[in-house]
Amino acid sequence: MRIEGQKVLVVGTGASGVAAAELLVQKQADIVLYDSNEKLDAEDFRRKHPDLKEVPLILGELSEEQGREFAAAVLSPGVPTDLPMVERLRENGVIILGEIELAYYYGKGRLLAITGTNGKTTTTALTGAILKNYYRDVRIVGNIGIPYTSEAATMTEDTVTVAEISSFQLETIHEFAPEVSAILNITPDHLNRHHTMECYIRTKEDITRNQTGEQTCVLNYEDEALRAFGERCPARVVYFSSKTKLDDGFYLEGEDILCAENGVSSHVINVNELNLLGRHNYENVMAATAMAKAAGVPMEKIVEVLKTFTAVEHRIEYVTEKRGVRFYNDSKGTNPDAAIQAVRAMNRPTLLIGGGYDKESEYDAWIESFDGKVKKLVLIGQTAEKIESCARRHGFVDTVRCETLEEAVNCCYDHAVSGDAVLLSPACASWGMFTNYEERGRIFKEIVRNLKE
Ligand code: UMA
Repeated sequence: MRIEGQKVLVVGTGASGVAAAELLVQKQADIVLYDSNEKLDAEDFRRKHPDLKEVPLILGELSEEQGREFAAAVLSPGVPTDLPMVERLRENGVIILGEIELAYYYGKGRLLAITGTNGKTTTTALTGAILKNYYRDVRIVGNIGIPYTSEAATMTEDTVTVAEISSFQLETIHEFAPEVSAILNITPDHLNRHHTMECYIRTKEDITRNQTGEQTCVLNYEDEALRAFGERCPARVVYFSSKTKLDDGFYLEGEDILCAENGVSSHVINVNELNLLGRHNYENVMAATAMAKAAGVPMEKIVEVLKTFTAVEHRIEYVTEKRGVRFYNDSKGTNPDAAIQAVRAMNRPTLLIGGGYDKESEYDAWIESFDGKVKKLVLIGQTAEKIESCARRHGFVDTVRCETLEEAVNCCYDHAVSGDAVLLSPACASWGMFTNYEERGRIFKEIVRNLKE
């Protein structure tokens, strides 16, 4: 693929589109930016992104004729690949690639890439922190919030990149090939975009598509789909397990994490030495350790970081205590499975705030996980009614619907007594009410901090 001197369409003007466009401008490609949101303020956009002020910007509809002019189109992750507009580009011979493929093309050095339904952000941040303890130039990029393309131009052969990669991003790869990959788990999410669970699983597995037998893929042994995938994975597989003693790989035994090689186990760390809570986090720790080891980091350098690393923002993040009520921000709980883990991690009676954008998820398992621990479910957003009727079907009737997040927080605070927890863990995306889960989490924390004692 050659991009220099070619005419390239960049689709989407969010974080990824802007970073991709800036990289392409530096590389002297002839680019056009396109965003389907016709309400976008072009003047304001140019003011905020002076490097792109000369780049033509098309808003709203992209005509068939306009679409014919390009050699390639770089899609932002949020752009579905089966949109009629994308189909038309493809039919016209335009190469469709994603923002991460573009970054891979221009990036240098070594690459570790992490996908999975849940735990990606924590594992990426932890793996990055470990690598920084050993290598000099480490970049942490991708779905975690820093577009991969924003770092690509300054990478050298000595750079080690740790990338959080979503299923959206994997849909548009061509040559993307990490030296070490990881698939942490696969549970239903984003089915409105990938349509079936099979498609979603296949997309996740694609992180290994261009890997070879000399490269490594870290897989969760307890995930049935991933264990089956291990048999046909093109890379060397390293498993981790929170339930089964392995002859090779990383596993949890009681409160200890061990590393086994050819049936011989050595102690890595006791989970009480970690600052991360819950079995799902022990899995993230094992995955990050396995990846760092595969990338050549000595075990003592890994353990140093495991002992100091703390939870990432918006993931079961403790906010504050008011009147004996503890508040937790799990805005990153954007699907039922992530939200189940947050409920499980609570060790007090919990008032739970849920609901948001409808990704066509099923909420039954989430409601079942309440198991007497959740005393009130306060619902906001598009999915409020759907979740409420699901809760009723499961015999959970203590639900309240609120119009805003602030109303929901106040409702919880009014009903909470000392010793309770209030948890924002919506099981849904934030879109529709907020720009993203970070904004939702930040606003939640602000509302909580302003509550009167
Ligand atoms: N747009 C179009 N046409 C479309 C869809 C969107 O023009 O059909 C435009 C929108 O009008 C908007 C822009 O595209 O102007 C938004 O692009 P985007 O949705 O790809 O968002 P970015 O701001 O570029 O952020 C993306 C990721 N967002 C998504 O995957 C939805 C961010 O992940 C990521 O941090 C960022 O790139 C940097 O790599 C967020 C996310 O929610 C956190 N990810 C999902 C998740 O974790 O579940 C996958």
